[in-house]
Amino acid sequence: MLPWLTAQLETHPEKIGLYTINQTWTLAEIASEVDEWTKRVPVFLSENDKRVAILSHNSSDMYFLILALWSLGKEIVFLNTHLTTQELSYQLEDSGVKAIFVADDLKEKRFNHVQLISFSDIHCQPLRDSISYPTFSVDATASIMYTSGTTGKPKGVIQTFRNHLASSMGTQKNMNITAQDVWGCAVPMFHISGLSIVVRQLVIGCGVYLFEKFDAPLMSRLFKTGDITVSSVVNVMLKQLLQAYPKQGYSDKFKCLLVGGGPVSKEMLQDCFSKDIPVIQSFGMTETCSQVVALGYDDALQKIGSSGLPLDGISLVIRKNDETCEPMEIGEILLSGPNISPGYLNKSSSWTTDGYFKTGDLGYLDEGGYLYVVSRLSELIISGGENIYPAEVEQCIASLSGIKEVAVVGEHDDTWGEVPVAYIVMDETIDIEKISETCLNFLAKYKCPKKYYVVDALPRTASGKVAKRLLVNE
Ligand code: S0N
Ligand code: AMP
Ligand code: MG
Ligand code: MG
Repeated sequence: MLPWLTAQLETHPEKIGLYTINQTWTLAEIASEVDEWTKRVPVFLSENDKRVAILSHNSSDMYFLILALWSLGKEIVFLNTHLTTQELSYQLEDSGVKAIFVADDLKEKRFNHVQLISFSDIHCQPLRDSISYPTFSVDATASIMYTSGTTGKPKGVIQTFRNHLASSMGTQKNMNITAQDVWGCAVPMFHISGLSIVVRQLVIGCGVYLFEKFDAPLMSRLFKTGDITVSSVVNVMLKQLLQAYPKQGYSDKFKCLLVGGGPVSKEMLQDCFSKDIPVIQSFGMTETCSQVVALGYDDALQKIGSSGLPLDGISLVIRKNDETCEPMEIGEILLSGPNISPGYLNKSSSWTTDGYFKTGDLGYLDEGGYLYVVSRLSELIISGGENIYPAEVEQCIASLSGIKEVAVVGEHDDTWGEVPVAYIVMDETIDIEKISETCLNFLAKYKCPKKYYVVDALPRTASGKVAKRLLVNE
């Protein structure tokens, strides 16, 4: 079995490790479930299936399956449930996966040349007598998560067990997490925001309170009772939690909210301070295996707007034209350290020759070394914590006949922070209905433009590039 799980089992077998709204599992019960899953799963896999995929919402089944697959030495490709069949097919093909485990409500999906195994198929399978576990290597790939690139084609980010371990240890130190903490997990386990919570449990020993679906009033109640002491949220979730803030406040046991996945407005942070909610604002990416820069409680008020200091073991530099920037000078954020992914699947390295990962984000460090993220080099749009690369949406729309030009940009949205909108130059052979229908067919719903503006021409810079800045309505 996964040695990290065995170590937790030996330390505190009777401690509750996993909570859902209806059920709890002690470490001994978790280990017994995982043992059963490892005896049911192999029948579906061949020796060659070193890499398999999971397509599921958060559930205890998904949690046990992750631990079982890791125990069996498998690399897991985590698929985003919002994606369309076409988007998922690309990721399955790129990762060479031949077997995919799917939650029962998604089992109607069909992919060419890929075996679909539903969670109920696994439950129905008789237990094998015994199973021999492969030797665990901390440098093995644990997970692969796709993140879109500027060209529009998503890239598989390789995350090793060592990346996960380093990330957990940095978090433990920065946030002072102990085995007594219970981490609320309503962010999806198919994102690193959620999966990192499972790893923190394995490394630090804290409990995980798993939500199948984010529910702000329920989560607030559990903060009030002290059943959850820490949780990870993106800005849209924080906004809902602030609205659901209970009159009596949170329990004394409540430690903090880790906010990540994108910028958070100063107003929202001020609202947290006025309600006495401890928040840790952080900067992190799929490639950095969750937060790598974070602002501690003590600095929160003086450094409002900053993402904080690099976590233990992380080196951060700001560079412009290959030169290191002075304090307060804006450049690209570069990172190195044991949390950082070794690379993308099937891609030659995009890291610098001196070992730094180029984030594509612009920022500066103040005199004290605190990071301020300013903007992005790419045109990435973040809607409710989900990333949208305009190129992907533009390519989808431009593929239709009758489209002359298209530009997709982010527009402020009260609910999601930002949403994509499209500016289109088109002839009379096509209409918006057809464009919208095509987007919905091929792209995840959160990527589909919320508004379409038909224009005579797109604004251009002197060099002829589309001047997207002129299209953005703040
Ligand atoms: C905000 C969430 C929970 C909303 O989902 P919800 O309420 O469950 O909606 P659904 O029932 O699924 O759908 C209802 C309708 O809403 C649309 N929709 C859903 N999500 C979005 C969205 N994001 N944008 C736009 N529309 C959305 C659906 O399409 C549906 O539409 P209709 O009704 O018309 O059919 C959900 O979006 C969510 O879970 N968001 C968070 C995702 C996330 O975790 N992102 C972070 C990714 N980044 C990282 O993991 C790196 C940073 C990191 O590690 C981190 C991040 C945060 C906190 C901590 C860390 C850390 O460092 O540990
Ligand atoms: P992902 O790989 O999906 O987690 O997205 C990572 C991207 O989210 C980063 O490259 C940033 O553009 C953005 N991001 C994450 N944290 C912050 C933050 N604190 N402030 C601004 N942008 C952020
Ligand atoms: Mg990314
Ligand atoms: Mg959802």
